[in-house]
Amino acid sequence: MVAQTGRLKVLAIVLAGGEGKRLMPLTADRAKPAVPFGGIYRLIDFALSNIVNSGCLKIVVLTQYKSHSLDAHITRTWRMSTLLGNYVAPVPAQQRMGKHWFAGSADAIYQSLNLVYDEKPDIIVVVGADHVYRMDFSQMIDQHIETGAGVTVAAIRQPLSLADQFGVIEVDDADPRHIADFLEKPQNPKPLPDAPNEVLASMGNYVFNADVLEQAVRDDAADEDSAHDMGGDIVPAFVNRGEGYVYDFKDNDIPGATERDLAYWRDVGTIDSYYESHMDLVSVHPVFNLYNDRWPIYTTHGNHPPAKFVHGSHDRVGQAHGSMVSPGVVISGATVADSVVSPNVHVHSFSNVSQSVILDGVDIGRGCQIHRAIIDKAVHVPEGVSIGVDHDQDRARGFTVTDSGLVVVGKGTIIEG
Ligand code: ADQ
Repeated sequence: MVAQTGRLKVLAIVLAGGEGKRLMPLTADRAKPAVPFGGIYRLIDFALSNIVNSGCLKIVVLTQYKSHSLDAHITRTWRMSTLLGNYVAPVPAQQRMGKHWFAGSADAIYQSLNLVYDEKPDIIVVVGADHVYRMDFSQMIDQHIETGAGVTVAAIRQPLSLADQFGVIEVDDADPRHIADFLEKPQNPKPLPDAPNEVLASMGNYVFNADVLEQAVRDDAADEDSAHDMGGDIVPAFVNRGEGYVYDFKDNDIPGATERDLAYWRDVGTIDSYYESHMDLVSVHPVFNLYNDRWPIYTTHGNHPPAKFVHGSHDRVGQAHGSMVSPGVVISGATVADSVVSPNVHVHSFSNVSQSVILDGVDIGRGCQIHRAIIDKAVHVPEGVSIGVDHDQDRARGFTVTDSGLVVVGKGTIIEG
């Protein structure tokens, strides 16, 4: 943290209750923030690493939907020093204010206000849990203090065609940091004056003074017409009072990052974007560089021996190219190309895996062909099975086939040999 924010007590609230419907079947029995990403990570590791690397070590994670694997991952991975008073605490829906689960993200914060009372922070950073990017929140907090904003909203340019997925921001001509208008997921968005095919989109990350956020979620809770949503209700209320400011993500600087890296922010909200983000990682010059150790992305994935490439029962040696291969993987007499392979995956002789994302513990038998597929945890692919080669056959086996021709094999799928 820089000097200015260093004197302030900052609490981070991570909104991790999202259902991730468009990522089905990967979210069939886990919350979206718990979806595995990049071989060894979960999506939430990116938000949490950003917060920790920004110098904020008091973090509550508000969970809700199918939170078991998310809870397990946070508890296992993100234990911090209690001696220093630091923590990452998963907090399920509290039901403190009545017998209902969180109605929306603002209600989730409202129900958890007791955590704010306990911590007595000056500043609260509210962060989504679903995106892959690097961001230093201390720079955003500095701007928040400088402008005296009610809320500061982080924003990035996005294609006009995606505007209906985002909060769209219009800024003042006179002061480009002041929000003139904020429309949550508009059907007819106005493009940016200097870019007819772009809008300025909210990233779903906000900075508030703690007392201001508390009052806002209290007022919102009392409003029966509100959907209790941060983007739909809380932010527009500030903007209507002229108290909303924008923090432009392009001003954010990260040590060790390249220019392309700095501009990277990806909502891996659909199977297609999840897949494309992985293919970016295995490209020769990925836009998002996981190998920047000056802004590490933290995780744990258990204790596994190194990945191993061996001859199978024939002359062909196991090999992988254009791929990321995690610990515990054994590739014997098989070829893996342009793929991301999670820990403990076994690929047996005469099999070919190409342009695919293979999650933890998948076992691919002999003579299999796997192409443009995502295979969820611990699935066993019996000898001789092809996936992603004949889409009619894939559908007949119960796999999900997207319009773009990707095949997803959900967790627990039994594949007949
Ligand atoms: P969405 O992502 O569509 O838009 P939402 O579904 O509320 O909004 O998800 C935001 C974050 O809150 C996610 O991390 C999600 O996991 C979490 N979340 C949702 N409901 C929750 C609940 N009840 N309890 C705990 N966590 C919850 C938002 C903003 C837009 C912005 C986009 C950027 O509303 O303005 O443009 O994020 O992706």
